[in-house]
Amino acid sequence: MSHSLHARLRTVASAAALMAAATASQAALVDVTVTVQNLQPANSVAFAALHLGFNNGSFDAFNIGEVATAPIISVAELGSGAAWQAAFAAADPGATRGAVTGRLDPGMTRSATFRVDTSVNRYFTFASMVVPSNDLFIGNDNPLQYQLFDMGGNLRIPSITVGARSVWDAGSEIFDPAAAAFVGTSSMRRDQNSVVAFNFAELAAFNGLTTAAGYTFNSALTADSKIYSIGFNVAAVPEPGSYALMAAGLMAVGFAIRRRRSDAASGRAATV
Ligand SMILES: [Ca+2]
Ligand SMILES: [Ca+2]
Repeated sequence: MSHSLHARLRTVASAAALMAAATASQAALVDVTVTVQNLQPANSVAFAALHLGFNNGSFDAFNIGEVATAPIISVAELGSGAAWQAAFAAADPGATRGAVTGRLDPGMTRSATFRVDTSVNRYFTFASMVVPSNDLFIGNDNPLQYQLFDMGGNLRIPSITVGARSVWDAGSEIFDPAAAAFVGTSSMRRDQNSVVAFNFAELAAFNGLTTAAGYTFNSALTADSKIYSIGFNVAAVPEPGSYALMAAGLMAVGFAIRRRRSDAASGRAATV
């Protein structure tokens, strides 16, 4: 085998390695469309924005039986989730965080799409205020509860369904419809000084009140009622970096071909 052929093979091998690297990084990056649905019929519970993060499993916003911290209170009391998002960013700077915004009234569906690197952010964490309430919310206590992606980047959990029995009371605000967000005057709210605990029965005490959406509330929930669904749809997308790698690989191949043509035309051996 000639020296020049060796050189050309080396060039083609490097190009192939670059393209393989591009393919590998492409497989880790996906677009995940999160679709949330309020599974309740008219006049039942609604929800504030869904705060969410695709993450490495290191952010834990609350614990059952413990005093709620500012992050989960920011979701549970008024739904804004500002402190929850900030604490999430501090605990896991590489997470893909965001929200499916807008109040989710009974029967309603909303969605949003997030670009996720499944090689690092395999877990899913969420939290949303239950409306109307003083400080009720849904969310996962255990940050490792929902591993959405396996080591190969394949979706393991197509959807999460939340039942009424999984509604939390943050224990931070005393039950009082007159002070509840979305039905009362939230500036009137008073500290409860309790701990995070399951509690959906309290919602029935709002029956007959007019909600911010204009309907007369009727909880009608039992422990087995399905109230909320979070669905995941995944679409593969090449990241910009993989295009650059692929372009570099193609340019290397093109260079090798031009070099060979040039060598053939001049009749001399290539000395790469
Ligand atoms: Ca926890
Ligand atoms: Ca409470």
